[in-house]
Amino acid sequence: MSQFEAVEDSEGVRLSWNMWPSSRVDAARMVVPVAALYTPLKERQDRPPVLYEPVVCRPPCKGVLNPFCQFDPRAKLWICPFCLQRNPFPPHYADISPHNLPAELMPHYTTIEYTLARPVPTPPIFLFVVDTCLDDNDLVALKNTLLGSLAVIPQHALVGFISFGTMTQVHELAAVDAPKAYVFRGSKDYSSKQIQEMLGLAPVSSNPAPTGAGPNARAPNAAGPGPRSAMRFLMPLAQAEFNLTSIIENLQRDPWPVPQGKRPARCTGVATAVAVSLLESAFPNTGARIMLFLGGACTVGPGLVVSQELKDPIRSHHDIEKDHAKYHKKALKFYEALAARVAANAHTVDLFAGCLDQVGFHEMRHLPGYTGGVMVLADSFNTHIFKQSFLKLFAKDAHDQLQMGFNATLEVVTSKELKVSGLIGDASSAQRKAANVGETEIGLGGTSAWKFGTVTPRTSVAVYFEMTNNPAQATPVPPGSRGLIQFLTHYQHSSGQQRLRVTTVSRHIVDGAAPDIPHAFDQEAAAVLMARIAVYKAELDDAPDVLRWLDRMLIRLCQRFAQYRKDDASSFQLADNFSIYPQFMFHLRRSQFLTVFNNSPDETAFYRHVFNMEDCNNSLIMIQPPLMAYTFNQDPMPVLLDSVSVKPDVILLLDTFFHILIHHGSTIAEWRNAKYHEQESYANFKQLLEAPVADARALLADRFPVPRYVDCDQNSSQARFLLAKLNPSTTYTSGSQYGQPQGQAIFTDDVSLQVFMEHLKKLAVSGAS
Ligand SMILES: *[C@@H]1O[C@H](CO)[C@@H](O)[C@H](O)[C@H]1NC(C)=O
Ligand SMILES: *[C@@H]1O[C@H](CO)[C@@H](O)[C@H](O)[C@H]1NC(C)=O
Ligand SMILES: *[C@@H]1O[C@H](CO)[C@@H](O)[C@H](O)[C@H]1NC(C)=O
Ligand SMILES: *[C@@H]1O[C@H](CO)[C@@H](O)[C@H](O)[C@H]1NC(C)=O
Ligand SMILES: CC(=O)N[C@H]1CO[C@H](CO)[C@@H](O)[C@@H]1O
Ligand SMILES: [Zn+2]
Repeated sequence: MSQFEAVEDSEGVRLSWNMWPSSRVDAARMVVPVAALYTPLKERQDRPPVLYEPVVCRPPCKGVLNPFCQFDPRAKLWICPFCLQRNPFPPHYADISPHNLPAELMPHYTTIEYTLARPVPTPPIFLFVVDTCLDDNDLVALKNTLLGSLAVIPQHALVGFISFGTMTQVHELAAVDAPKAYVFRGSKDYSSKQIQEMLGLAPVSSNPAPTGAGPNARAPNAAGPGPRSAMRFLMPLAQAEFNLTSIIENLQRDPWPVPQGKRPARCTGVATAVAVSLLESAFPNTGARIMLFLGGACTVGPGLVVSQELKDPIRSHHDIEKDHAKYHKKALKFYEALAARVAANAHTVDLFAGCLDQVGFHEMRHLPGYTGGVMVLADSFNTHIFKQSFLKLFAKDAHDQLQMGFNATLEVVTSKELKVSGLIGDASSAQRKAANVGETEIGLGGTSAWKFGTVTPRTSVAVYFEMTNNPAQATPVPPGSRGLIQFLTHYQHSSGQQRLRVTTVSRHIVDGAAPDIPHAFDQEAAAVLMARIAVYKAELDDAPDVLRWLDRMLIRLCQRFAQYRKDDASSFQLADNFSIYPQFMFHLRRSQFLTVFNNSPDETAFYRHVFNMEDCNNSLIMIQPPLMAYTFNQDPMPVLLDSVSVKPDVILLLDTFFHILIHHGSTIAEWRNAKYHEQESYANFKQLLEAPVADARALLADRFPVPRYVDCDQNSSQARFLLAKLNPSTTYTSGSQYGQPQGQAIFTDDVSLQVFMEHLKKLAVSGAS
């Protein structure tokens, strides 16, 4: 484990640079910005939360007492390292001395979690929104999975149920006599006020005579559209279980006939709007997840993605690029407006697709993207990918609590040497323009705080910084100077506590020419942090522009940090700390995150969404998938992600994060087809076949979403998943007069890593960028 990984393990932080330059100009010369990959809720078995409140600096400073603060135990004062104000310790800190320190002043408590005194009044809320335009097979599988989840959702959580097809129905859990549902037309664009009135949730003052909304709606409620009238739709699972179970069990396919040549009428847009409005009026600013289960694309009403005519195919990347996607912009706008409301309410939307075709993730992507929700893309609800991914969401920690936090705000405080440029991750801006907000914007900028409807122990965000000093004011850096960043994450723990996680990071500030700077480069973190920017840009700009930007940054980084003689490519050499960075960039350029044309728009949205929330290790797997080789008389070993690794007598195990693929070389496949492994004398062959399967199972076990498992043979059509990831060092053009090249030929015009590196060296040493 590298030193950087050790810090990540204890703090949840990886930095692109572990020393910071003293001026803005020096920072620009380092090419890769000072940035952090931060996992706010990283699990820390050995450090349970403390049961008291943090000591906070005077407003407007939000700085929290930490091990880097200077303090005077006799004068009972501490100095805030962010604003340099002196603060008195609170009265109950009267006894502190160098030998009697509160945890937050001890050196190893640079990350600490506080349990705050005000508990959250409302338990977590789960609102299911279920598509009923499904075939029987899918409907049964989905119903069974939902029923199964009732056993793992905490009993005190509030649950609700909405179904949709041609219409949207909000099911009442506490129906007085017969089961009852409130029905919304699928083709109508209801305002949020209309939805609330129809559900009997409108404020009593603005709606003095509610009609037909049931007795509870009349209940006087000082808070206006409060939780009480919504209790018919959202009830503690313990109370609602019986009725909810029967609603799910009795759920039928959408009864409206689907004419020949048509898609079913599916009003995903109305259903989503109803769910959002229900939670918005009843439970703003408290943890809630809207879980959408989609068996196809929206075909009616607002949010329509494809027409009902089967002869009109759903849009492709090509259609979108050429502006031929008729419904695309309008749908994107509709869902984005909903997503902004969900984010403002601190709620979350999760998207689950169970369909071979696209369901509109591309248009709906901001719903989870702004709110920290998940996307799961499965071919059917009757698949492991869907069933297990869904149940994994409700995994519990060692204290039997859900591994998810809600209503979270991440705030970043900095010492005067740094300012915040922005954040890239599945979050939204909290629009808090503190004094440390910088001029440059990267990702969600113009703020020092961001909101997440949901955070999990895996959720990782990228935060970018700029250095403040102008060269004009720059004085030589006093030795031993340090800069500080503090991450403050307020969130609702699933146990009902309010928690505050504080991570304080301090690094040396050095002159830009300091010889140590190159050693402070964490190339893995830097690759991921730059990849997040590239993917963010790819959402806004044309792909070729993004690739050119990545290339330019790479060349400049090499020009600055490689050793070479001008105009002599053969002299080019990168120090160890930079040596694999170009390779990451090579694979990133070819990855499905930036090169989209082999995927559907829904797949692209899915891949990018997942990439935006994973930690350093997982992100690197996605950028440059690890490849393991298994062969006779050797231990399994990692091999190059290169076509030379494909050999007839080798089994390969590829992990792209999204796919786990086992690839049998042609000889291995022949022997297996001849059933050699069933003969006693070939026990070693049997073991060879089994080893990668066992390793694949281990990878599948702790992954979210559950990856697609592919088992294939050399030259089969499924092997394309492998070939697409390999460096094409042996292409169909590289055969020579001396016979076939080693390894598998790949049919591609992509340049190989070797050619890419040659270009890079030439450009770097020539000084042209
Ligand atoms: C369940 O529904 C029935 C009628 O459908 C109703 O009488 C009962 O009160 C409901 N249960 C709860 C806990 O609200
Ligand atoms: C949700 O978070 C906001 C911002 O931190 C806070 O003001 C609000 O009280 C939280 N809601 C609950 C129910 O705790
Ligand atoms: C990342 O992977 C390395 C090597 O596989 C491992 O040692 C380390 O613990 C992992 N870090 C995290 C945060 O999972
Ligand atoms: C696989 O395909 C290559 C060329 O594409 C061919 O040379 C080779 O014989 C094939 N192997 C098998 C086992 O079919
Ligand atoms: C990832 C990596 O190679 N890090 C190294 C960078 O350089 C410093 C100092 O030489 C090493 O300690 C790191 O291990
Ligand atoms: Zn302060």
